[in-house]
Amino acid sequence: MNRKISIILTIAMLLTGCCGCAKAAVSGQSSAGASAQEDSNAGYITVGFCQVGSESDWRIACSNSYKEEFTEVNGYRLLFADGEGKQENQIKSMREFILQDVDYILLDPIVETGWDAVLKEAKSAGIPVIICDREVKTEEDGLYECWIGSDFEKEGRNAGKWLADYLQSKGRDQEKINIVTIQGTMGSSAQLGRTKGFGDVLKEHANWTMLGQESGDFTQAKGQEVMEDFLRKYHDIDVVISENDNMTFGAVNAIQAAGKTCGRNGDIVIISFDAVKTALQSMIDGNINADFECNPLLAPLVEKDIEKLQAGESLEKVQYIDETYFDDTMDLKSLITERKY
Ligand code: GZL
Repeated sequence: MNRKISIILTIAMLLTGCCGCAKAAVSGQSSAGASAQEDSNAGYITVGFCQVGSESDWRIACSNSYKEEFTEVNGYRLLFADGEGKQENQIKSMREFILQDVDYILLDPIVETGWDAVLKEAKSAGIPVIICDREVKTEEDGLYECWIGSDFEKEGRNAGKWLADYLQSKGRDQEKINIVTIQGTMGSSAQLGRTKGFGDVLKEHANWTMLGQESGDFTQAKGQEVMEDFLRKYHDIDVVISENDNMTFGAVNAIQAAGKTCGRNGDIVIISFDAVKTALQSMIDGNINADFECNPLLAPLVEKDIEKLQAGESLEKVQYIDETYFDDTMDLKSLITERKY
């Protein structure tokens, strides 16, 4: 008789969710409760996604990846919250998802800090959180299941190494090289990592000088403003490091409007990040010298992790997505046609 009772108690504990994943498993099958639970009762896994905003081509491709992956056909109900570039909007959306008792919360954090309180609220509610793309820095461990994204410092280092090789190939490795950087949203992982990664390589080259670094907030308009400011301040810029393609588009416009040239046969070398389709076309047109890919198609990897959590499996805490780079010595025409973003 005791054995029967203990088995019933164990099943009851599992079904009531002694951990986030157990709760998610239960809410995936059936449970009474608030509105999002109705979806779960209908057999859907409800996913609340807190997106950064719509600041860049990369971001649009990233959002589309989630909308294409988390569909009803695939067994999901996606609640999509656009943060419109503000952390307070993302925190508000997370709290709404907690109230709606979704099965999972996905967070692409605009900046790295300021998330401890709301992550603790999600943990107390038994809702697993997956951090995607940009990273969070928390005081306490165990506030989220895992992080999936790019190695931003590696992207920055690879850009620095590419520049060193490029200058060597042009016989300019001993020349005084003046560099400016158009940075992304300050405090975002992409900005912090790319700035640090390139900065580490800069230190290895005594003949390289960083004239200035300013944030263009990952948008084309602000990227153009920053480049116009650099062109007013400095008259001998050799290289522009632009931490995403949309700011690069703005920078190219500013350089050409100032009567200067850039890219393949230009006065100013342009190194960009993201490698979206429109930037690769601009590279073919001769405006951009090199572009370091940041893969926005994260949703399929996130979905695989949710399947694992549903099955009660544990996850790798840090998961990097594969990515490469492109430069204007490559044949990009055929690549562009098949490129998803
Ligand atoms: C990088 C991502 C950055 C992109 C920008 O993972 O967070 O945000 O590089 C986007 O284009 O705005």
